[in-house]
Amino acid sequence: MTIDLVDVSITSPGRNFVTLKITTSDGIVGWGDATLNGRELAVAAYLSEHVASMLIGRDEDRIEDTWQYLYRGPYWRRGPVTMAAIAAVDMALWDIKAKKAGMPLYQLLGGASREGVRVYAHASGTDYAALQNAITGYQELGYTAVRVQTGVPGLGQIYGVSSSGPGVRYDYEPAKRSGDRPSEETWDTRNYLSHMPGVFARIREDFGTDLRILHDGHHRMSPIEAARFAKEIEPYDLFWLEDCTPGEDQTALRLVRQHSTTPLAIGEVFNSVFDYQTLITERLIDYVRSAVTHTGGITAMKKLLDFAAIYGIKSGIHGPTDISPVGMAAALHLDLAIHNFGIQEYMPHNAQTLEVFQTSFTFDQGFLHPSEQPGLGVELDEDAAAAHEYTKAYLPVNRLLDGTIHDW
Ligand code: GCO
Ligand code: MG
Repeated sequence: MTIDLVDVSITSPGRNFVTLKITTSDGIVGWGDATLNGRELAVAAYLSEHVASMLIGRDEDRIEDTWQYLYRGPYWRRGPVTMAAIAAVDMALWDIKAKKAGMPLYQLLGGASREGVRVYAHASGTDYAALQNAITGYQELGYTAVRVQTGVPGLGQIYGVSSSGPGVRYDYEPAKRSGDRPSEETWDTRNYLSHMPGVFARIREDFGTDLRILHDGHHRMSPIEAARFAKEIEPYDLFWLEDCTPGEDQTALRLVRQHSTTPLAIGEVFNSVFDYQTLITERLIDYVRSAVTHTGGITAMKKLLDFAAIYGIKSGIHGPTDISPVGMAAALHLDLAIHNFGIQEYMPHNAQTLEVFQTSFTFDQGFLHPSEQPGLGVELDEDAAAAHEYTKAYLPVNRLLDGTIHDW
Protein backbone atom coordinates (compact mmCIF):
# COMPACT_ATOMS: atom_id res chain seq x y z
CA MET A 1 0.00 0.00 0.00
CA THR A 2 1.03 3.63 -0.43
CA ILE A 3 0.24 7.12 0.84
CA ASP A 4 -2.62 8.34 -1.31
CA LEU A 5 -3.83 11.62 0.25
CA VAL A 6 -2.25 14.22 2.55
CA ASP A 7 -4.53 16.92 4.00
CA VAL A 8 -3.94 19.73 6.51
CA SER A 9 -6.78 20.73 8.84
CA ILE A 10 -6.71 24.07 10.69
CA THR A 11 -9.45 24.42 13.27
CA SER A 12 -10.09 26.68 16.23
CA PRO A 13 -12.49 25.17 18.81
CA GLY A 14 -11.59 27.67 21.52
CA ARG A 15 -7.92 27.72 20.43
CA ASN A 16 -6.07 26.96 17.19
CA PHE A 17 -4.98 23.45 16.19
CA VAL A 18 -3.26 22.15 13.06
CA THR A 19 -3.80 18.47 12.25
CA LEU A 20 -2.33 16.39 9.44
CA LYS A 21 -4.43 13.63 7.84
CA ILE A 22 -2.69 10.89 5.85
CA THR A 23 -4.88 8.41 3.92
CA THR A 24 -3.44 5.22 2.40
CA SER A 25 -4.44 3.63 -0.90
CA ASP A 26 -6.46 1.13 1.17
CA GLY A 27 -8.35 3.98 2.89
CA ILE A 28 -6.64 3.77 6.29
CA VAL A 29 -6.39 7.20 7.95
CA GLY A 30 -3.66 8.40 10.30
CA TRP A 31 -3.67 11.69 12.26
CA GLY A 32 -0.73 13.86 13.35
CA ASP A 33 -0.62 16.98 15.54
CA ALA A 34 1.20 19.92 13.94
CA THR A 35 0.18 22.68 16.37
CA LEU A 36 2.79 25.34 17.17
CA ASN A 37 1.12 27.90 19.45
CA GLY A 38 1.17 31.37 17.85
CA ARG A 39 2.79 30.17 14.61
CA GLU A 40 0.20 27.64 13.39
CA LEU A 41 0.02 28.83 9.76
CA ALA A 42 3.79 28.49 9.33
CA VAL A 43 3.60 24.75 10.03
CA ALA A 44 0.41 24.34 7.99
CA ALA A 45 2.11 25.99 4.99
CA TYR A 46 5.30 23.94 5.45
CA LEU A 47 3.19 20.79 5.31
CA SER A 48 0.82 21.74 2.48
CA GLU A 49 3.33 23.63 0.29
CA HIS A 50 6.51 21.60 0.79
CA VAL A 51 5.87 18.20 2.39
CA ALA A 52 2.55 16.83 1.09
CA SER A 53 3.70 16.25 -2.49
CA MET A 54 6.88 14.48 -1.24
CA LEU A 55 4.73 11.89 0.56
CA ILE A 56 2.26 10.87 -2.16
CA GLY A 57 3.08 7.37 -3.43
CA ARG A 58 5.51 6.53 -0.59
CA ASP A 59 5.16 3.25 1.34
CA GLU A 60 3.39 4.27 4.56
CA ASP A 61 5.14 1.48 6.46
CA ARG A 62 8.62 3.02 5.95
CA ILE A 63 8.39 5.37 8.93
CA GLU A 64 12.13 5.66 9.72
CA ASP A 65 12.99 6.23 6.05
CA THR A 66 10.26 8.88 5.75
CA TRP A 67 11.55 10.59 8.91
CA GLN A 68 15.11 10.73 7.51
CA TYR A 69 13.77 11.81 4.12
CA LEU A 70 11.95 14.78 5.70
CA TYR A 71 14.83 15.64 8.11
CA ARG A 72 17.80 15.41 5.72
CA GLY A 73 15.94 15.99 2.45
CA PRO A 74 15.24 19.75 2.85
CA TYR A 75 18.95 20.36 3.68
CA TRP A 76 17.96 23.01 6.28
CA ARG A 77 17.90 21.39 9.73
CA ARG A 78 15.80 21.53 12.87
CA GLY A 79 13.71 24.42 14.19
CA PRO A 80 10.19 24.39 15.66
CA VAL A 81 8.33 24.69 12.34
CA THR A 82 10.25 21.96 10.51
CA MET A 83 10.19 19.55 13.46
CA ALA A 84 6.48 20.07 14.12
CA ALA A 85 5.79 19.24 10.48
CA ILE A 86 7.94 16.11 10.64
CA ALA A 87 6.25 15.20 13.93
CA ALA A 88 2.81 15.34 12.37
CA VAL A 89 3.81 13.03 9.50
CA ASP A 90 5.51 10.65 11.94
CA MET A 91 2.52 10.50 14.30
CA ALA A 92 0.13 9.86 11.41
CA LEU A 93 2.29 7.02 10.03
CA TRP A 94 2.55 5.37 13.47
CA ASP A 95 -1.24 5.77 13.85
CA ILE A 96 -1.67 3.95 10.49
CA LYS A 97 0.85 1.21 11.35
CA ALA A 98 -0.84 0.47 14.69
CA LYS A 99 -4.30 0.48 13.06
CA LYS A 100 -3.05 -2.00 10.46
CA ALA A 101 -1.63 -4.15 13.29
CA GLY A 102 -4.97 -3.91 15.13
CA MET A 103 -3.33 -2.77 18.37
CA PRO A 104 -2.87 0.41 20.46
CA LEU A 105 0.39 2.12 19.53
CA TYR A 106 2.10 1.45 22.88
CA GLN A 107 2.11 -2.26 22.01
CA LEU A 108 4.34 -1.51 19.01
CA LEU A 109 6.67 0.53 21.28
CA GLY A 110 7.41 -2.44 23.54
CA GLY A 111 4.17 -2.86 25.45
CA ALA A 112 3.21 -1.41 28.83
CA SER A 113 5.93 -0.80 31.45
CA ARG A 114 3.35 0.41 34.03
CA GLU A 115 -0.36 0.23 34.78
CA GLY A 116 -1.04 3.92 34.14
CA VAL A 117 0.56 7.30 33.42
CA ARG A 118 0.84 9.62 36.45
CA VAL A 119 -0.13 13.16 35.43
CA TYR A 120 0.18 16.59 36.99
CA ALA A 121 -2.49 19.30 36.85
CA HIS A 122 -2.05 23.07 36.52
CA ALA A 123 -3.09 24.65 39.83
CA SER A 124 -2.87 28.42 39.81
CA GLY A 125 -4.41 31.48 41.41
CA THR A 126 -3.98 35.22 41.45
CA ASP A 127 -3.25 34.96 45.19
CA TYR A 128 -2.52 32.19 47.69
CA ALA A 129 -6.20 31.64 48.62
CA ALA A 130 -7.12 31.04 44.97
CA LEU A 131 -4.10 28.75 44.51
CA GLN A 132 -5.00 26.81 47.68
CA ASN A 133 -8.56 26.39 46.35
CA ALA A 134 -7.22 25.09 43.03
CA ILE A 135 -4.88 22.58 44.67
CA THR A 136 -7.73 21.31 46.87
CA GLY A 137 -9.98 21.00 43.84
CA TYR A 138 -7.46 18.91 41.93
CA GLN A 139 -6.72 16.72 44.95
CA GLU A 140 -10.45 15.98 45.19
CA LEU A 141 -10.29 14.81 41.56
CA GLY A 142 -7.54 12.38 42.53
CA TYR A 143 -4.47 14.21 41.23
CA THR A 144 -1.32 13.38 43.21
CA ALA A 145 0.83 16.04 41.51
CA VAL A 146 0.14 19.70 40.77
CA ARG A 147 2.09 22.48 39.13
CA VAL A 148 1.70 25.62 41.21
CA GLN A 149 1.79 29.12 39.73
CA THR A 150 0.55 32.25 41.46
CA GLY A 151 0.40 36.00 41.06
CA VAL A 152 3.31 38.11 42.31
CA PRO A 153 2.58 41.24 44.39
CA GLY A 154 3.09 44.39 42.36
CA LEU A 155 2.65 42.64 39.02
CA GLY A 156 -0.57 42.25 36.95
CA GLN A 157 -1.44 39.22 34.85
CA ILE A 158 1.64 37.01 34.60
CA TYR A 159 2.44 33.66 33.01
CA GLY A 160 0.62 30.58 34.18
CA VAL A 161 -2.00 32.25 36.37
CA SER A 162 -5.63 31.56 35.52
CA SER A 163 -8.01 34.41 36.17
CA SER A 164 -11.02 32.05 36.16
CA GLY A 165 -12.96 32.05 39.41
CA PRO A 166 -13.37 29.31 42.02
CA GLY A 167 -14.23 25.81 40.90
CA VAL A 168 -11.90 23.16 39.59
CA ARG A 169 -11.71 24.20 35.92
CA TYR A 170 -8.82 26.62 35.96
CA ASP A 171 -8.61 27.21 32.24
CA TYR A 172 -5.47 29.09 31.31
CA GLU A 173 -4.98 29.83 27.63
CA PRO A 174 -1.98 32.11 27.12
CA ALA A 175 -2.45 32.68 23.37
CA LYS A 176 -4.61 35.76 22.99
CA ARG A 177 -6.76 36.50 19.96
CA SER A 178 -5.87 40.15 20.18
CA GLY A 179 -5.69 41.14 16.53
CA ASP A 180 -2.36 41.56 14.77
CA ARG A 181 0.04 41.80 17.66
CA PRO A 182 0.73 40.05 20.98
CA SER A 183 -0.55 41.34 24.30
CA GLU A 184 2.15 42.55 26.69
CA GLU A 185 2.78 41.51 30.28
CA THR A 186 5.08 43.02 32.90
CA TRP A 187 7.64 41.18 34.98
CA ASP A 188 10.04 41.72 37.84
CA THR A 189 12.28 38.84 38.85
CA ARG A 190 13.21 40.41 42.21
CA ASN A 191 9.54 40.52 43.29
CA TYR A 192 9.14 36.93 42.11
CA LEU A 193 12.25 35.65 43.92
CA SER A 194 11.18 37.22 47.22
CA HIS A 195 7.57 36.00 46.92
CA MET A 196 7.70 32.39 45.76
CA PRO A 197 9.64 30.59 48.56
CA GLY A 198 6.93 31.66 51.05
CA VAL A 199 4.26 30.24 48.74
CA PHE A 200 5.95 26.83 48.69
CA ALA A 201 6.33 26.96 52.50
CA ARG A 202 2.57 27.60 52.91
CA ILE A 203 1.73 24.80 50.46
CA ARG A 204 3.81 22.32 52.45
CA GLU A 205 2.19 23.55 55.72
CA ASP A 206 -1.31 23.22 54.25
CA PHE A 207 -0.95 20.08 52.11
CA GLY A 208 1.85 18.12 53.76
CA THR A 209 4.78 16.34 52.15
CA ASP A 210 3.13 13.63 50.00
CA LEU A 211 1.72 15.98 47.34
CA ARG A 212 4.15 16.32 44.42
CA ILE A 213 4.49 20.01 43.61
CA LEU A 214 6.05 21.33 40.41
CA HIS A 215 6.79 24.90 39.40
CA ASP A 216 7.59 26.58 36.10
CA GLY A 217 10.12 29.41 36.09
CA HIS A 218 9.35 29.89 32.39
CA HIS A 219 12.86 30.94 31.30
CA ARG A 220 12.91 34.16 33.36
CA MET A 221 15.81 33.90 35.76
CA SER A 222 19.47 34.55 35.03
CA PRO A 223 21.74 31.57 35.79
CA ILE A 224 22.81 32.98 39.17
CA GLU A 225 19.20 33.92 40.07
CA ALA A 226 18.15 30.38 39.15
CA ALA A 227 20.97 28.96 41.30
CA ARG A 228 19.88 31.09 44.29
CA PHE A 229 16.19 30.23 43.82
CA ALA A 230 16.75 26.48 43.35
CA LYS A 231 18.87 26.43 46.51
CA GLU A 232 16.36 28.47 48.55
CA ILE A 233 13.42 26.18 47.68
CA GLU A 234 15.26 22.88 48.38
CA PRO A 235 13.44 22.44 51.76
CA TYR A 236 10.06 22.33 49.94
CA ASP A 237 11.01 19.18 48.00
CA LEU A 238 9.69 20.11 44.56
CA PHE A 239 9.18 17.28 42.09
CA TRP A 240 10.82 19.68 39.60
CA LEU A 241 11.66 23.31 38.91
CA GLU A 242 11.01 23.86 35.20
CA ASP A 243 12.74 26.22 32.79
CA CYS A 244 14.58 27.96 35.64
CA THR A 245 16.80 29.77 33.11
CA PRO A 246 16.82 29.88 29.27
CA GLY A 247 17.84 26.30 28.47
CA GLU A 248 19.42 26.93 25.09
CA ASP A 249 22.39 28.25 27.09
CA GLN A 250 22.94 24.66 28.19
CA THR A 251 26.17 25.23 30.16
CA ALA A 252 24.33 27.80 32.37
CA LEU A 253 22.74 24.86 34.16
CA ARG A 254 26.19 23.87 35.51
CA LEU A 255 25.91 26.91 37.83
CA VAL A 256 22.44 25.87 39.06
CA ARG A 257 23.61 22.29 39.62
CA GLN A 258 26.59 23.52 41.66
CA HIS A 259 24.23 25.19 44.17
CA SER A 260 21.16 22.99 44.41
CA THR A 261 19.70 19.50 44.36
CA THR A 262 16.24 20.75 43.37
CA PRO A 263 15.34 18.53 40.35
CA LEU A 264 15.38 20.44 37.06
CA ALA A 265 13.16 20.05 33.97
CA ILE A 266 13.93 21.74 30.67
CA GLY A 267 13.10 21.45 26.99
CA GLU A 268 9.53 22.40 26.01
CA VAL A 269 10.93 24.94 23.53
CA PHE A 270 13.52 22.47 22.21
CA ASN A 271 12.91 20.49 19.04
CA SER A 272 15.84 18.11 18.64
CA VAL A 273 18.19 15.90 20.64
CA PHE A 274 21.04 18.32 19.87
CA ASP A 275 19.34 20.99 22.02
CA TYR A 276 19.86 18.62 24.96
CA GLN A 277 23.28 17.16 24.21
CA THR A 278 25.22 18.94 27.01
CA LEU A 279 22.24 18.96 29.41
CA ILE A 280 21.94 15.17 29.15
CA THR A 281 25.57 14.07 28.90
CA GLU A 282 26.52 16.27 31.89
CA ARG A 283 23.37 15.34 33.83
CA LEU A 284 22.41 19.02 34.15
CA ILE A 285 18.69 18.18 34.08
CA ASP A 286 16.50 15.45 35.57
CA TYR A 287 13.52 15.57 33.17
CA VAL A 288 13.14 16.01 29.40
CA ARG A 289 10.24 18.38 28.74
CA SER A 290 9.74 18.32 24.96
CA ALA A 291 6.37 17.63 23.37
CA VAL A 292 6.10 14.82 20.81
CA THR A 293 4.48 17.43 18.54
CA HIS A 294 7.48 19.80 18.60
CA THR A 295 10.36 17.31 18.51
CA GLY A 296 9.92 15.34 15.32
CA GLY A 297 7.27 12.91 16.54
CA ILE A 298 7.26 9.46 18.13
CA THR A 299 10.32 8.20 16.24
CA ALA A 300 12.49 11.13 17.42
CA MET A 301 11.03 11.34 20.94
CA LYS A 302 11.66 7.64 21.59
CA LYS A 303 15.31 8.04 20.53
CA LEU A 304 15.68 11.18 22.70
CA LEU A 305 14.21 9.47 25.76
CA ASP A 306 16.32 6.34 25.22
CA PHE A 307 19.41 8.61 25.08
CA ALA A 308 18.29 10.36 28.30
CA ALA A 309 17.73 6.99 30.00
CA ILE A 310 21.46 6.16 29.71
CA TYR A 311 22.15 9.17 32.01
CA GLY A 312 19.37 8.46 34.50
CA ILE A 313 17.16 11.21 33.13
CA LYS A 314 13.39 10.74 32.87
CA SER A 315 10.50 11.95 30.73
CA GLY A 316 8.26 14.89 31.56
CA ILE A 317 6.49 15.31 28.23
CA HIS A 318 4.88 18.69 27.56
CA GLY A 319 1.07 18.50 27.58
CA PRO A 320 -0.69 21.91 27.73
CA THR A 321 -3.90 22.58 25.85
CA ASP A 322 -1.91 23.88 22.87
CA ILE A 323 -0.81 20.31 22.27
CA SER A 324 -3.84 18.78 20.55
CA PRO A 325 -5.53 15.59 21.80
CA VAL A 326 -3.66 13.77 18.98
CA GLY A 327 -0.31 14.99 20.33
CA MET A 328 -1.43 14.16 23.87
CA ALA A 329 -2.34 10.60 22.86
CA ALA A 330 1.06 10.15 21.19
CA ALA A 331 2.71 11.21 24.47
CA LEU A 332 0.60 8.76 26.48
CA HIS A 333 1.55 5.77 24.31
CA LEU A 334 5.24 6.64 24.78
CA ASP A 335 4.71 7.30 28.53
CA LEU A 336 3.19 3.85 29.01
CA ALA A 337 5.90 2.02 27.10
CA ILE A 338 9.26 3.60 28.02
CA HIS A 339 11.12 2.54 31.17
CA ASN A 340 12.39 6.02 32.16
CA PHE A 341 8.98 7.61 32.53
CA GLY A 342 8.86 10.57 34.94
CA ILE A 343 5.49 12.29 34.80
CA GLN A 344 3.06 13.62 32.16
CA GLU A 345 1.68 17.15 32.03
CA TYR A 346 -2.10 17.13 31.61
CA MET A 347 -4.24 20.20 30.98
CA PRO A 348 -7.64 18.73 30.02
CA HIS A 349 -8.99 20.15 26.75
CA ASN A 350 -12.32 21.93 26.96
CA ALA A 351 -15.66 20.60 25.69
CA GLN A 352 -15.46 22.58 22.44
CA THR A 353 -12.14 20.94 21.56
CA LEU A 354 -13.43 17.50 22.49
CA GLU A 355 -16.35 17.94 20.07
CA VAL A 356 -13.76 18.15 17.29
CA PHE A 357 -11.28 15.52 18.53
CA GLN A 358 -12.86 12.16 19.44
CA THR A 359 -10.55 10.87 22.16
CA SER A 360 -10.38 7.49 23.90
CA PHE A 361 -7.70 8.06 26.58
CA THR A 362 -9.09 7.86 30.12
CA PHE A 363 -8.36 9.60 33.45
CA ASP A 364 -8.68 7.80 36.77
CA GLN A 365 -7.47 9.01 40.17
CA GLY A 366 -4.50 11.02 38.91
CA PHE A 367 -3.48 8.61 36.13
CA LEU A 368 -4.17 8.52 32.39
CA HIS A 369 -4.32 5.49 30.09
CA PRO A 370 -3.94 5.92 26.30
CA SER A 371 -6.72 3.32 25.50
CA GLU A 372 -6.82 -0.12 23.89
CA GLN A 373 -8.18 1.27 20.63
CA PRO A 374 -5.97 0.45 17.59
CA GLY A 375 -3.63 3.29 16.66
CA LEU A 376 -3.29 6.52 18.65
CA GLY A 377 -6.95 6.33 19.68
CA VAL A 378 -7.98 9.82 18.54
CA GLU A 379 -10.05 10.72 15.45
CA LEU A 380 -10.73 14.21 14.08
CA ASP A 381 -14.38 15.01 13.24
CA GLU A 382 -13.72 16.99 10.06
CA ASP A 383 -17.23 18.46 9.88
CA ALA A 384 -17.00 19.69 13.46
CA ALA A 385 -13.48 21.01 12.75
CA ALA A 386 -14.71 22.96 9.73
CA ALA A 387 -17.19 24.83 11.94
CA HIS A 388 -14.36 26.54 13.86
CA GLU A 389 -12.50 28.99 11.65
CA TYR A 390 -8.85 29.81 12.37
CA THR A 391 -8.34 33.05 14.29
CA LYS A 392 -4.82 34.44 14.60
CA ALA A 393 -3.57 34.35 18.18
CA TYR A 394 -0.26 35.35 19.73
CA LEU A 395 1.50 34.31 22.89
CA PRO A 396 2.14 37.36 25.10
CA VAL A 397 5.34 39.39 25.07
CA ASN A 398 6.99 40.14 28.41
CA ARG A 399 8.73 43.35 29.49
CA LEU A 400 10.56 44.29 32.66
CA LEU A 401 9.35 47.25 34.69
CA ASP A 402 11.70 49.56 32.74
CA GLY A 403 10.29 48.31 29.43
CA THR A 404 13.14 45.96 28.51
CA ILE A 405 11.93 42.90 26.57
CA HIS A 406 12.26 39.77 28.72
CA ASP A 407 11.52 36.06 28.30
CA TRP A 408 7.80 35.38 28.58
C1 GCO B 1 3.96 24.39 30.20
C2 GCO B 1 4.31 25.49 29.25
C3 GCO B 1 3.14 26.18 28.65
C4 GCO B 1 3.61 27.10 27.54
C5 GCO B 1 2.65 27.01 26.40
C6 GCO B 1 3.05 27.91 25.25
O1 GCO B 1 4.77 24.12 31.10
O2 GCO B 1 2.90 23.77 29.94
O3 GCO B 1 5.23 26.37 29.85
O4 GCO B 1 2.39 26.85 29.60
O5 GCO B 1 3.73 28.41 27.99
O6 GCO B 1 2.63 25.67 25.97
O7 GCO B 1 2.17 27.73 24.19
MG1 MG C 1 6.62 25.10 30.89
